[in-house]
Amino acid sequence: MRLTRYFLPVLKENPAEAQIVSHRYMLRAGMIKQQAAGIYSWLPLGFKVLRRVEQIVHEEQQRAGHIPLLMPTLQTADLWRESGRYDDYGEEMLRITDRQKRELLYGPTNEEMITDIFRSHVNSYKDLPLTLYHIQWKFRDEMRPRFGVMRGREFLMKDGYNFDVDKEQAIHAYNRHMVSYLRTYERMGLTAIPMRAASGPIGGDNTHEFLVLASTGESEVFYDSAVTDLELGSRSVNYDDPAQVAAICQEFTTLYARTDETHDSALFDQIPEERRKVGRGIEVGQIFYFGTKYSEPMGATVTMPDGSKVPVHMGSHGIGVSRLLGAIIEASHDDKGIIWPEGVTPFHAAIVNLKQGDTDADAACEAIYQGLRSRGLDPLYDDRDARAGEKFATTDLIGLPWRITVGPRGLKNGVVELTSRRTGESEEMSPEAAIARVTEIYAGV
Ligand code: P5A
Repeated sequence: MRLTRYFLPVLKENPAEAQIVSHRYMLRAGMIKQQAAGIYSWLPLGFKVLRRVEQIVHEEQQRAGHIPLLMPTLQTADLWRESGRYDDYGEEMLRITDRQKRELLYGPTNEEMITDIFRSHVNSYKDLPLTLYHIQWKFRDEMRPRFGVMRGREFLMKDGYNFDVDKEQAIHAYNRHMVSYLRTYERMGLTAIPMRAASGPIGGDNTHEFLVLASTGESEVFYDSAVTDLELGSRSVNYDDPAQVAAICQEFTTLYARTDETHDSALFDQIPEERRKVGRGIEVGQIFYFGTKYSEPMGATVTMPDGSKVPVHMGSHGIGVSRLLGAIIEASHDDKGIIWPEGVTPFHAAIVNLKQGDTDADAACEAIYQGLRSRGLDPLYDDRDARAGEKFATTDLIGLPWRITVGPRGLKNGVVELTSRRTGESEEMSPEAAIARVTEIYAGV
């Protein structure tokens, strides 16, 4: 993309309404625009990152054997009356009446709807295990929408639902989700710690939240500092092997890590004092096992080999897709702007032309631009007729991890400069070498 042809409405001033750094930078970098409290338009740059985050979520869900589908945002009240949650859900639910006076709601989650799909089409234990998921907009009429996309009213969630014959199988599904989430967050450059949590309106007593440590997080967390050293890394996982998956979960959930809702100070005090940490975290996901809470009242059963009909065991599993953008920025920024991890960056590299209109500089930029594109990369070429300082400020603010700076002086010596946004370190090399280096960096992402 050439910047002169893009739509990147960056702001020079700090927006007064933004209290935390991620909200401030998302507004300043022209990623989002607020349309109403907790409701945002996703401008091109924000939309690009959102799509990258979604893509990683899709890949890791499908790697774990989970099947994508798409359910609507609007649901009927009747469906929720079957589970008993229509009245229980309270004021967070946005209730809508259509012209026929039918009661609808903008879905805050989809347990009822997916259970309805399941009961309409699945009858036999032979069709299990089954996990279906989608990435869809949700609406929760939060009392205090704030911090931009962190606590929105309309927000994007990946929500998945497992259907299993018994508790043992459903716990394997729970564990599969835990491991696939660990990998998902790591690919986004995040350390998200699974913590024992409370289940709230979703139900069940087996649940973990995934928290990214950040001083601006809304949740208070208590943990053993050793938990922050755990990493899934590149180890290979066989999601069809319940023992291996359970062992990984064991590894990640044995050390003390809890939110304030489940905190147990007696247990906490047993951790060696220097490892005992109290902090704050951003909840980027939550997984639940709730057995037959929905399948029983809604009649989602399967016929077993002996002919008996049993309600299926279920769980639901959510990732805060739009919230993740805020969490990534909270975890990765400096005073100049965002620093995107390579896995989610909106553009792979910036090409900064120090002297637009100079024949050699223009030609070199063009060659690098085409060279990166022909290798499947997506560079942003700052081809504006602007001062170098302004161009650097823009690429720093929008957080592109690599910058190739091209100017007539360097070109006289056959070199351009490759700069890492994270370390600030620059290296001179030929344009071809810069293309090769950037290509190589992304080959492993
Ligand atoms: C699990 C999937 C559920 O709703 N039902 C389907 C279960 N879980 S949850 O914990 O309530 O939500 C899942 C994740 O969604 C994000 N989230 C939000 N993101 C932005 N703004 C909000 N208001 C908001 N509410 C929830 C969180 O990341 C949460 O973990």
